[in-house]
Amino acid sequence: MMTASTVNRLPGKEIDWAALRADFPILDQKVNGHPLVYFDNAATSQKPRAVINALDHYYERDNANVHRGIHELSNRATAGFEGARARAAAFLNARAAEEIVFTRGTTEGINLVAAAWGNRHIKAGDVILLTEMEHHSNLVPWQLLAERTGAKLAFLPITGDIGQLDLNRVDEFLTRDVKLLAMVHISNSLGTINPVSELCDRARKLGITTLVDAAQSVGHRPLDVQEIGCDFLAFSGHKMCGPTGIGVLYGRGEVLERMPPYQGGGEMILSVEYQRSTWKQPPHRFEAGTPDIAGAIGLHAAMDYLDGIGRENIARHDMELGAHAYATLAGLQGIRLFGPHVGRAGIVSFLVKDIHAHDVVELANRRGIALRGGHHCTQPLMRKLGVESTSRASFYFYNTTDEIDGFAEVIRDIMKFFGR
Ligand code: C6P
Repeated sequence: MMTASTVNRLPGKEIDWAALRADFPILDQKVNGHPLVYFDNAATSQKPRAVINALDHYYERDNANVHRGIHELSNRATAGFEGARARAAAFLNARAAEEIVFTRGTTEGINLVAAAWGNRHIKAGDVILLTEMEHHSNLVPWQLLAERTGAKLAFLPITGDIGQLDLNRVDEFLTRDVKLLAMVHISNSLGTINPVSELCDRARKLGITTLVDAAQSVGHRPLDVQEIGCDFLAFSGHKMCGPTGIGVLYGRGEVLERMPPYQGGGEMILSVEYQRSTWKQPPHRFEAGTPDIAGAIGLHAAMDYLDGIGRENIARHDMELGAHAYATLAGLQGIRLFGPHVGRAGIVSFLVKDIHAHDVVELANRRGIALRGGHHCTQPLMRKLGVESTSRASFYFYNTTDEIDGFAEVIRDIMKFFGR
């Protein structure tokens, strides 16, 4: 059967982005009497039929535990799970499937590094360098590590509401005491795209280990861990058309090999005695217990789906949507916009003068539009910007400029409703 995405893939054909919506059953519904406009993709993306079918197929035909049985179903489940690992390695251009550790998501990936790598390599006085725009997932695990070890946290500063890293000050912060640079690739609150390849390169020259939080970038643009040159990169499947509960931690082979386990249990051991145990090689050393097999298989389908469209195409469309939304909102009186004017991702945070972010989200919801309001798990960044919260519209390739224009009309109506 030709899906909208396979039709779109025909050579030489311009992508009909609106036609891709047919691949997403959930988009075809009304909310509060209006066609659903889903602008909460930074929180989680919707799932195409290809992913839903892969999950159904797995549970209907192949469900069994992995790596344990020698019966047919277990072999199929293992092949599906390990096939997903190889696919993730290709998706990121990792050197080997062994560099791919399955996790529950970005948060768990970063916690894994903070515990397994951090406990071994970080000591009192060491500096962990982050940025001022980190999500709590790339902040709190390092705070916990600093408490355990006596390490210090430092933050690369951002420049005002434009929210870009102040690259003129990198040398001042990238000192010999820094042992780890951990930074977000695309900010979930600002839509800023950080120059991670350049920063990893500068860190590597000083022998500093690097981690990239790719939660908001992995499904939105091509990512090549060798080109970025990072030691670790973490992402979640659910923000890139895959299921919830599955994610990937990429770790450079030599770094993973020198790391002790994260959690103990079945699957990760070579041999166990009453008093001690020995571990498997990575990645299995870091995957204690029964993994999310279906999630990995669904993630495989998501990666195939995205590459069917082409991640360069998705990146271009994303940036067009981000630029259109930013320019349209900037044309309204009384709107404060956050993040870069140009070169931004498809995430736009804003405040409507004297109206609480949650009220904007609530009123937009009445018109069928799904936004997010709050601190977006970036409380220190919000304080830095001098606000408590923002409203946020975040796009994916199935969104259209028509939807953005309709959304801008709703914002105008909300302003009128509040007499602004
Ligand atoms: N942001 C949002 O912005 P998990 O929950 O582990 O799948 O992802 C955590 C995470 C880590 N880093 C960044 C940059 C993120 O944006 C997120 C998740 C969501 O709406 C939820 S706060």
